[in-house]
Amino acid sequence: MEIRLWRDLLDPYDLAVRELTVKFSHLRYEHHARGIYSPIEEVTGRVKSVSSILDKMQKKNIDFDEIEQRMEDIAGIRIICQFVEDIPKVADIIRNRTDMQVIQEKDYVENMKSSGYRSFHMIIRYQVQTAAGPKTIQAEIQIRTMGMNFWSTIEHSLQYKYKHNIPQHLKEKLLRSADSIVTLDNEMSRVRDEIMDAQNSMRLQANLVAEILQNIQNLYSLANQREIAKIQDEFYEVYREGDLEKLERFHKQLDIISEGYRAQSISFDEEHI
Ligand code: 0O2
Repeated sequence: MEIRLWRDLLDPYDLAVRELTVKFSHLRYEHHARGIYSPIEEVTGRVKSVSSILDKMQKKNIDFDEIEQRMEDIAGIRIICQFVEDIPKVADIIRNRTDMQVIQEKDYVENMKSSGYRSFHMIIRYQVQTAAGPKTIQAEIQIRTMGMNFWSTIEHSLQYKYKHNIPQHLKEKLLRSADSIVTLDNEMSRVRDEIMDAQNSMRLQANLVAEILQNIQNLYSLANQREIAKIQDEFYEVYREGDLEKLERFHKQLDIISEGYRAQSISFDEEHI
């Protein structure tokens, strides 16, 4: 196949990877904006390289005209979670979406591969709108924890280095470290609630501070400078105390003050029309 044809083949996959990455990243953003825990920690995507496609064609005896049908991972999305418990939640989110259709699932979390590889795979059908019209492609979504991702990244590099013939002593080390990742994931699950609480508080505080500062900023055109300086000093004092409840109370009070100023400015405008 010529270069031009490879580009024609891969372009819709590139579009799909970009769209899917935005969609899943946006889910994370939405959770955080609402101050709730997101089962999605990070999203990455890639289009399989031509050399990797050629390798797989050779390995699996795939003809050029069979690539799209038989190679499900030309478009690949990776969703990284903090905890093992998040993986089925992300899988459910994907199953319930109407813009993609799950056609296959492989659970290498429950059924670890003999290499030590763990991850949950979903093959989906996804439609992109290209200049030539709609096109439905297949994409592979790999869902895994940070620990599983760490292990598979290292192992993948070694597979590349040893051309899929990793020496036995290294294989054994990899298997032992895969077991350690299982232990690590389990340990993290045990303190999951505490970690989630801490992260939610951190995010809540960040959202509150952003809203308070925006409110103070808005007051600049409505209140006098001395009043604003006083409010700002009060904010720094409450912030220094590090008490989330006090910060929430301050936020509410500031809302009421801002509302008062806004009402005043509207009635002033009306009087002067
Ligand atoms: P790359 O370079 O990541 O694109 P199957 O016929 O279903 O048994 P297939 O089609 O390879 O085999 O599917 P499988 O086993 O579900 O693997 C799909 C992808 O999962 C692989 O793509 C890897 O990305 C990842 N994967 C599977 N097994 C391993 C493993 O033992 N170690 C690591 N690091 N990754 C693994 P590619 O095309 O093999 O590789």
